[in-house]
Amino acid sequence: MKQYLSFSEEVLAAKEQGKPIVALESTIISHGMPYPQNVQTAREVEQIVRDHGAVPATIAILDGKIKIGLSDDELEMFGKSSDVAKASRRDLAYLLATKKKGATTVAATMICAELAGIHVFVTGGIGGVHRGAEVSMDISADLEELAQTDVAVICAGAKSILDLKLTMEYLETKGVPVMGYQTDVLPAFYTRTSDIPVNFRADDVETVAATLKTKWDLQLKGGAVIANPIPVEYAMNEKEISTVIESALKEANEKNITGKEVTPFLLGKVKELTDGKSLESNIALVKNNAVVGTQIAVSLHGMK
Ligand code: PSU
Ligand code: MN
Repeated sequence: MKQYLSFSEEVLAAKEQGKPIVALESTIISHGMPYPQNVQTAREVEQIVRDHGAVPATIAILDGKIKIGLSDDELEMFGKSSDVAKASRRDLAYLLATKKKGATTVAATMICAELAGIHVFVTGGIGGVHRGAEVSMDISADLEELAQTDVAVICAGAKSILDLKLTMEYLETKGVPVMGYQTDVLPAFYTRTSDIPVNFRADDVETVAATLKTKWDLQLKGGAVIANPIPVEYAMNEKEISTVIESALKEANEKNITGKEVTPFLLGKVKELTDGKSLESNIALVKNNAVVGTQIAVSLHGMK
């Protein structure tokens, strides 16, 4: 297994020195945001992690290796290239065996982070149960991963391109705790609230870290969702965003978009239809998640 892992110098040093490490995904860079904002955001998020006392490990697939930590040039390449595959659990082996480039989704990043001994992962939003999944059966592999891989995912909830209620039901069935950070309800990515209660509310990072430690002490396999609402000043108007999402979903339907293309298509449409306003919100919430996620990683590290 070790032969597939390739650590950056910074991450390797952090491991040797016993510093807390925070995993970051690369699909958000290659398929979630346009260039150059994607690369700039990725760099800024990494710096936020450093500034708050941990070391960032952006994860991707390159040259037959799982890269744990990317160089500046690699980050740029993943942000610019159009031949980077969106890599989820099912794609990892093929991409590694054929030495192709892959940007890891939440599911794949969790797998790689766990292999690298990293248990805290910061991103924007997770995949989930899509609207109409009772017919399409479109359920993100992210949810199955949360059920089985010991990595906590700090996110701003999930976009309402998904069926948030069914997503919560699925996580409940799989025994994945969903904690609201300073909130009683599941944030809906661009907006701070939804009408769906979270399982638990934590008002401080110590409560989150203690819950994670206890879960894994008990060998209760799987991750957890830590849902952190977008900062008020960047939250979008609920009506506006739901109109945009409706029309993005309609277009995806008409164009018969299926499989792994669905989420990137919807993300791109939402950005287009909001004149880039959603991108600004997206960037702000990822940075906010990086602050909270790093604080959780530092706290958890102190409990070991
Ligand atoms: N949701 C977002 N931004 C993203 C993604 C989801 O708001 O960038 C990406 C993540 O990498 C997530 C993936 O793991 O999309 C889910 O894709 P799918 O629905 O095909 O499982
Ligand atoms: Mn899907």
